[in-house]
Amino acid sequence: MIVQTHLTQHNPGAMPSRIVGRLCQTLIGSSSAFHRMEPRGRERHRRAAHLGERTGVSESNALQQRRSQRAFTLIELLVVIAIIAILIGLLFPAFKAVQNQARQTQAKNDLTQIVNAVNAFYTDYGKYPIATDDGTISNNSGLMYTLRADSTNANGNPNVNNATNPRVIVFINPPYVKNDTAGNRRSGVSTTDGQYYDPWGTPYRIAIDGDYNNDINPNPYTANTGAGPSPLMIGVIAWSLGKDQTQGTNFSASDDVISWQ
Ligand SMILES: [Ca+2]
Ligand SMILES: [Ca+2]
Repeated sequence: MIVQTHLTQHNPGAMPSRIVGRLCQTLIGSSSAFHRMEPRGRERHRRAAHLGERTGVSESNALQQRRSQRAFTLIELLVVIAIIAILIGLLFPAFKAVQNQARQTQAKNDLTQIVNAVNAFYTDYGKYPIATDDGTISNNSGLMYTLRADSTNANGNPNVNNATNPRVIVFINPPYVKNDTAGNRRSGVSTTDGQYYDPWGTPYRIAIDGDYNNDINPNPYTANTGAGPSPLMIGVIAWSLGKDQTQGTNFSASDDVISWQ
C-alpha cells in the first residue's frame, strides 16, 4: 500500500493500474520473501529450542525411568536387611568361638612360660622360688614378684630388697594388664595386686612340688579324666580356670587350660 501511494504521488495516471498492481505484487512479493528470509535464523533457533525442549523432556523421562528401574523398593530393602541380619547371626557365634580359641592358645603359652620360669629358677638356685607344699597357689603375686625380679615393697612381696631373687634374674616378663581395675584385669600382671591374670580375668593357678618328692599330690582334677593320674609325677604345674572362671573337677567336661597336657 505504501508503494502504491508513492507511485501514485510521483506519476499519477501515467501508469496503468495493472502495471501498478504488478509492481506492487512484485515489490510486496519481494518484501514478503524478504520478510520470510530475514527471520530464518530466528526460525531455526526457535525450532532448535523447540526440538531441544522435546529432547530434554524425553531425556528426563528416560532418566526417571532408569532411576525407577535402578531404585530399591521397600520390600527389597527389607529383604536385604533380613539377609544381613541372618548372616551376622550365623557368623557371630563362629567369631566368638575363634576368639575363645585364641584366648585358650594364649593361656596355654602363658602357662608354659610360668612352668619354664619356675624350673629355670630351680636350676639357678637349687630350690623352688616359694616355700610351699603341693597345694594350689591361688594368689600368685609372691611367686611372680620373685620370678620377675620385682622388689616392689607392696602386697606382701617376699622379694623386697631382692630377698628371694638375690641375683636379680628375670625369669619371666609378662605384660601389664591394660585395665588395672578389679574385674577388668586380663592377660597380664597387675601392678595393684601383683598377680598374673589369664585372658578371662582369673589369676593363673600354680602348684609346685614344695615337699621335694617329685610329685604333685593330689592332681587338681579327678584322676584320669583327661588331665593325667593322681598324683602327677611332675615338679611344677600351672592352669587356667578358663572362660567360666571356675575350677573344673572332671577335666574333659571343663573349659580349663592346663600346662601338663
Ligand atoms: Ca610333692
Ligand atoms: Ca573352668
